[in-house]
Amino acid sequence: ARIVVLAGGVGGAKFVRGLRALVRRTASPAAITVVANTGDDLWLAGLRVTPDLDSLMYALAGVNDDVRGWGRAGESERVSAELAAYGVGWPWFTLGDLDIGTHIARTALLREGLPLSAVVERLSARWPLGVRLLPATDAEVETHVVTAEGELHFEEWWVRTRAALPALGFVQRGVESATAAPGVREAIAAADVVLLAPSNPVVSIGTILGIPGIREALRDTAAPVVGLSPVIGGSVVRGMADACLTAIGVETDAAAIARHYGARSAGGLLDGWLVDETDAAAVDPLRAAGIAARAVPLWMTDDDATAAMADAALRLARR
Ligand code: GDP
Ligand code: FO1
Ligand code: CA
Repeated sequence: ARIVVLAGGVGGAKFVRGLRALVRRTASPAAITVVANTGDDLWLAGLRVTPDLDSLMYALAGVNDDVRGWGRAGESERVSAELAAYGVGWPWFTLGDLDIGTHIARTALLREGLPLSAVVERLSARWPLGVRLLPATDAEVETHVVTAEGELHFEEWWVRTRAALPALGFVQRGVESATAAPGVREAIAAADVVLLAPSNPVVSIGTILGIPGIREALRDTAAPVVGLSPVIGGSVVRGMADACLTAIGVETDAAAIARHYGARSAGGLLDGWLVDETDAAAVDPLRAAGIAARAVPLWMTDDDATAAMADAALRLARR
């Protein structure tokens, strides 16, 4: 089977690890293509940083920092301390030394003229990731947050203000002229199933959907589209995604997010939607709205629990 997953960083990476574990232990071979959010990307201290692609690459390679969620395990921060002493970069945005190695390699390849998709292929070839990793776009489309104090890059809003400065909206700078990266629309068109990881619906999945051509490819594919709720019992589990949902007028609620994506039969995105057992009351109303919903445990506590979630999503797609 050909499985395409739209994914953000840490939540997306956890999900794809579980899906990969599931695929590895089933008899029938399956190919996983991950379409990653690139809206968090930025230039910092002369380096191109791609947080969500790196969270995916490191987690799938097994070299990620599991406690912090992002970056490499066993990091040191000597280079960051030097940059701070020079007043270069963002003192509140920590680039680990190993991570900086990735950013230097990426920037070098970009400077040689490679598009980001080719750079991702080159960097991720270092590890047997077991999935094909694609950026949503090769274009530099960066998410900015509209606030009363002006527009901030998403990472400045998220990390420096901890999403405490009220967001009035999100803009994808440069999106008008962007196109999907090579392989993205083709993978969606040829997929047997498309999964929306339990990632941030606004600045991860929403940003991918905002790249011209991707929403259309999802609408046109013969494959069922099934999402997993990133909200359990009205809570975003970890992080500040509730601040993003509030900003676009969506309740922090599993059913509200499904209605936000919309039923495919009504011009929306979803054929199916998984909610946590706690949110079982959402199942019947969503079915009435044309979305095949099911309640299963959605806590990504380890690869086994996450593999069971992925299995439930694939079964809902086959239904
Ligand atoms: P980011 O780019 O690092 O913010 O990661 P993503 O956008 O891929 O995913 C972040 C989201 O994952 C969070 O907002 C949570 O709602 C969701 N999440 C994290 N852990 C879990 C979990 O165990 N279960 C579910 N259902 N969602 C989770
Ligand atoms: N998240 C933080 O909360 N603080 C940081 O200093 C930080 C640095 C950082 C550096 C590289 C990278 O790839 C990710 C980094 N993150 C950091 C995580 C990440 O940018 C965000 O938490 C997510 O993208 C939110 O969607
Ligand atoms: Ca992110």
